[in-house]
Amino acid sequence: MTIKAPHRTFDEIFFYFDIDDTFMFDEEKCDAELAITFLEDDGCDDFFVTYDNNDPKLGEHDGSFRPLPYVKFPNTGQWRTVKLLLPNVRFANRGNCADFRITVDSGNQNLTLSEVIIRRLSGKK
Ligand SMILES: [Ca+2]
Repeated sequence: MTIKAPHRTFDEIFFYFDIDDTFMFDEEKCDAELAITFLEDDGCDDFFVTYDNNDPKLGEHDGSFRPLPYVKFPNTGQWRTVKLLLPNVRFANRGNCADFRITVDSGNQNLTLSEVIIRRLSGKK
C-alpha cells in the first residue's frame, strides 16, 4: 500500500492511500477492515475515512468517496487503534488515483498516524 504526500487545503488535510492493485482491485461483493493506529493528541479532534465503493449512490463521484462516520477522540496523549468496517469496497483507484483517504478538518488539522492496515474480509482471494 502506498501513502501519497498529504494534500492540504485551507481547512482540510487528506491522507491518500493506494492499495497495491495485485492485492485488491475493482472488487465485487467484498468487505474490508481498516485498522488505523493514531496518536490522541491536540492536533485535531476527529477524522473520517472515505473510500471507493460499488454503490454509486453512496459517496461523491459515483461512490468513489463513500464516507464513514467521524472517529472522535479526546486529547489523552495515548496511541489508539480503531478498526473500521468498509462494506462493499471497489478499490479501483477512483479516489483521486487512490482507494481511500483519511480527512482531518478539525483543530489544527494535524493527525499523527503510526500504522494503517487494510484486510480483506470477503470476496475473491
Ligand atoms: Ca490501488
